Amino acid sequence: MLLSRHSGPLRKCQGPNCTWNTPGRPALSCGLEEYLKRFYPSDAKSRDADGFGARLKEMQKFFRLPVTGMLDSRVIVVMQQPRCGLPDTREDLPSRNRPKWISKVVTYRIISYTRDLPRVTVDHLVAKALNMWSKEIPLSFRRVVLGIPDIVIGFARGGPNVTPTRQAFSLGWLSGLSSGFLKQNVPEAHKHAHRPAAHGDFYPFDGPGGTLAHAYEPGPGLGGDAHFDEDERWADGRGLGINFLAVATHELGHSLGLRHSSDPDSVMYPTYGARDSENFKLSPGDIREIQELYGKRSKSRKK
Ligand SMILES: [Ca+2]
Ligand SMILES: [Zn+2]
Ligand SMILES: [Zn+2]
Repeated sequence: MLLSRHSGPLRKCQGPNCTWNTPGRPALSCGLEEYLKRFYPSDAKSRDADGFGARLKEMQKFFRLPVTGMLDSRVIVVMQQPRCGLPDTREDLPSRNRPKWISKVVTYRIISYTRDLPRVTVDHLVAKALNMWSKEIPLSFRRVVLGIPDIVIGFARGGPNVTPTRQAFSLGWLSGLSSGFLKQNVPEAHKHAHRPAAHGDFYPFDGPGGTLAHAYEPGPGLGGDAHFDEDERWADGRGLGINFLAVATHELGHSLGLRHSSDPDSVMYPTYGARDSENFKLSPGDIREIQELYGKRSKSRKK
């Protein structure tokens, strides 16, 4: 993404195929086009949702803004918020057809850390985030330090320079920084014509601000993995910086099979904001969603 969470000039898109990067056209329109393509990709079902206006309407609907199809200040405010790297569009599959873990015990391994927090803090916050979910459902998590787990968790940088997403895709960076994320083979759907980018998948990070993290729905290979952008300033909820617990709880919600929610109280809301304070908890909607997938944990075992 093109925008930093720090106030500053909007960066101009340098993408080689960017049609908005013409003299007289504000750089913001370009940033918005990239944003819409990335977070509101059109699916086969809605072919007419290819246009800029249609995608913008989809975004406005998702964020409960007036659905005008026109760029306005409310759209810009949303676009400038740091957020999750996953799209906001959702396939309306019934919960029984959505990917989820079948095993009652799901393993995880933390393979790389941020320099912003002590390792024990990261370990503790990841366990706390997982427990937010597991205390509601009949599933538990077990940490492993060796071997291939179900869920790989780690921090990584997008690359040595911050450039717009599309350029990063087309150059296919192989910065050699951290390619340890690939657990097994890359799923067929992710191969396309691109080569893996900086941190071992096809979704490079973008420097400070913009995308904070992303995660994969349950499945083999990259499935369930959660990656955090090491170019953010991560915090334990006190002081400046992005609250790692809030972002980890969100991403691990994806690792369990949840999608983004339009409800600003939901931990699955895609942008990072004031709600993500030290004492946040799952919303009633979050608990309903996760229990729709996995069922309820019996009262006696709930801690
Ligand atoms: Ca970022
Ligand atoms: Zn997300
Ligand atoms: Zn990644």
